[in-house]
Amino acid sequence: MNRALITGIMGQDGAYLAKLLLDKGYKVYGLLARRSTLSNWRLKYLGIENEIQLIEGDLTDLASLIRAIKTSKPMEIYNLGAQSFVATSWEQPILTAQTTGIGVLNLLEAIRLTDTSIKFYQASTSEMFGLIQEPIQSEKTPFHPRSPYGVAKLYGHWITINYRESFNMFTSCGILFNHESPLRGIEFVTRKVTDAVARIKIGKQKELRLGNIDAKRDWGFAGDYVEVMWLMLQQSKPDDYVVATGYTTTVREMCSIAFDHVGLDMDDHLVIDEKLYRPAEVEILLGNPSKAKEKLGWSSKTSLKNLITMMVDADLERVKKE
Ligand code: NAP
Ligand code: F7E
Repeated sequence: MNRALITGIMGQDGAYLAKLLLDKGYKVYGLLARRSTLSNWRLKYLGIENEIQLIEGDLTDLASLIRAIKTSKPMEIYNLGAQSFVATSWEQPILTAQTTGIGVLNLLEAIRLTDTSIKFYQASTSEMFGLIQEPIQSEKTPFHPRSPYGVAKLYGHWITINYRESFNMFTSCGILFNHESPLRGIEFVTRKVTDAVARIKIGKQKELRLGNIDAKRDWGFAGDYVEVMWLMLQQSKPDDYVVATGYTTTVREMCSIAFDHVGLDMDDHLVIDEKLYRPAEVEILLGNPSKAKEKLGWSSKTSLKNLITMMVDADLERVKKE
């Protein structure tokens, strides 16, 4: 039986990936970072909370990672754990560096000290492109991160490549562009919008406050994107891939899809709050997923309209039950 260890299993991608691997017959272990309250709502949403073996550990604690590997004996490790909210990375830059950057090194060292045959997936990000150096970003586009998060991820990206080149380890990076779902954290803009639209529709909220709505993102569905993580570890050789839809949309347009879906006028509810602007913004991202299509046979299946309406419908259900 295949065995996989997932860090960040309680997050959006961790939950979808765990479901995908369970459906493929894997035994799935998840690294559980200690928190004051256990939040397994995503695993419950997918009905898999009793099928995962959780092992306590933290990306900043090398000994706990070694123990987790010794306990789970995985063939594949997916490193999805991170402080992943860009805005918070200016408030907690050192924590972000330790978790999102050095955490990757800790995990690679844990593999190097235990079993170098383990295949490793690193969750790299389009945030590394930041101040874009080419209008459409591919694996060959130079990086220019714009946040402490982007800088930390860039370290994680290069150290993953370095361990591949130095120790012949099977380590691959997925440079994933924004991906969303009904399991997205409420702090990210799509879910903040769909939750607010549901509350406004039901009469529990009046306004929605947003920052820079001119920013453009290449948004896909997380359920589609976790498949590519698995595909990357099934190849004969490790490599790095851009994962994107190839379309970009403003926050404003994304927001209007959500309001239109429930028959409300966005202009009656949207308030621009400059306090939500970031110290340095990533104005536009647009990925070229040709390599993933050609080499992995993968492409994004869900349109932004279908994604946002799916999220609004899920939030309407949730808000009604509150
Ligand atoms: P997410 O929902 O924020 O999940 C990240 C998980 O990491 C959370 O469950 C978090 O636990 C855990 N974590 C935080 N600090 C940790 C630590 N010190 N040790 C172990 N686990 C820790 O993020 P996501 O959207 O699923 O994204 C998954 C990964 O892909 C992340 O690395 C993210 O940076 C990267 N990524 C995401 C996107 C995207 O658009 N979603 C795009 C590119 C790359 P707590 O919740 O308990 O803190
Ligand atoms: O912001 C703008 C904001 O926080 C998107 C993470 O998963 O994807 C994500 O990072 C845009 C930005 O995602 C609000 O300024 C306007 O331009 O949803 P977000 P992100 O920063 O793109 C990448 C690929 C990752 O790797 C990250 O882990 O929306 N925006 N008004 C706002 N954003 C938020 N959160 N809240 C607002 O009120």
